[in-house]
Amino acid sequence: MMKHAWDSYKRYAWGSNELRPVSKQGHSSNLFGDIKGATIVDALDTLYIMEMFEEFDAATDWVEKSLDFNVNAEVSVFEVNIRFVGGLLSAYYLSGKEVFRRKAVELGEKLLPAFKTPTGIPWALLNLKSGIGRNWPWASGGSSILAEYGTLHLEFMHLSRLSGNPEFAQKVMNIRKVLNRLEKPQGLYPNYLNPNSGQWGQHHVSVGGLGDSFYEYLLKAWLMSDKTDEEGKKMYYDALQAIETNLMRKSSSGLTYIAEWKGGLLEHKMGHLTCFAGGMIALGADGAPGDKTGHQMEQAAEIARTCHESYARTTLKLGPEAFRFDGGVEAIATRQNEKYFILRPEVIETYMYMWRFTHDPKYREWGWEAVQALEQHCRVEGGYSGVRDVYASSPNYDDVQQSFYLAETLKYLYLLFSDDDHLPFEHWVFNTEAHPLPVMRKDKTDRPNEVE
Ligand code: DMJ
Repeated sequence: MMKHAWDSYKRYAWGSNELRPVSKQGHSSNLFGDIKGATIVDALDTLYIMEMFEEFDAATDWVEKSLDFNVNAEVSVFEVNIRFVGGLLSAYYLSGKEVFRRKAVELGEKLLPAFKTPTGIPWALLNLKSGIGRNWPWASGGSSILAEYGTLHLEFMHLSRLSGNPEFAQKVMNIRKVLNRLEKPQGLYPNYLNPNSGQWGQHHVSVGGLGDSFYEYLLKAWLMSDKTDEEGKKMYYDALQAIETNLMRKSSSGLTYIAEWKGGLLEHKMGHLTCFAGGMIALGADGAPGDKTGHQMEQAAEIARTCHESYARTTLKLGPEAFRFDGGVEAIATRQNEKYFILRPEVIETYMYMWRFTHDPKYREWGWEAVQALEQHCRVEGGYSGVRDVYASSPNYDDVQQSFYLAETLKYLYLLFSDDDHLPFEHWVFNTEAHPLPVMRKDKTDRPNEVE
């Protein structure tokens, strides 16, 4: 699958950000401004892990000669960080090639002006040439977004370590300081925060889009620090408790789901993005305070089951973007604009974590069901495409092969069917784009955990 996705990208869209697999041409979303090659950088570590070294060398060569951050264009700080900085860091730690370290630090430095706000909470968008930032015009009263400013921590800690420049770490530690000073409604973190006033915007809370990877990075910051970052640990388990109390619900037939919260009212909807939470909760269960380990493993397993149901209840056996638990339905999308599937990884990611922690064969079976559905409905001659309606009798292609399909979906599938000692969790933490970063051991230097 990786070979087909990569070869098609190489053949029809080499150097573009993404591939249009049906029309067989390049595709660029404005998230990356004029930076090129998102698929190449996002796929580097997957190629390496799958031992596709010839392809990895071609990708490395492109990075050396053509990856250019000197663009006069606005980028999403979050997307560039998780895909480009994260991808380059992993490629560096896996291969030891200096070019990746150099490029990661160069790009990190270009992102620093995003933090020039009265509070130090970064802008969502940044012009890489002028260093001028701003927020999404649709975000509540000029707010920054929790899942965006809260998903820089892992990469920035590594940037400080690899560059010797403490500024990266200081910037992300300051974000925590701002958050810890604020009053949290019911212990929850609203998705919107104004970087000028330091006050929350609308009280919307989500473990899916706009919130998701903030929670993930609290837990992983603690794990990546060799369990020394007690602040990250406390923030994660406190937040999870508030999520359990206020957002987690059971449907009448017994499916556990995580709803969204709007000023105290629940919307009984769960996004595909929210399905990563099964894996996150399983990953954190071992360190849970009190005697909650077993309870959290059960929660994780229940979320995995619910997300599997969201796939099983469709015609194409692929999950919708969002599914609901109201109006007499359970785990089904009811709105036309929530029925699409864009090759997202979160459900497979959760299967991978659950497999590693339980070795229950059902997780591999569910992963295999997803492989078959992807092969049957998303594979086209020119790569893999998302589909517009998972309840339709045949696929209507969206004609985009997302870069995260190569970075995440295929990597997590590969790991689901690999031995546990391939990228073991004691040594590696995956960033939110599935780029593995080594646990920072205090007593070791640069490449602490070369691939075994
Ligand atoms: C990826 O870019 C990352 O996983 C991010 O955290 C959420 N969205 C996509 C995948 O769905």
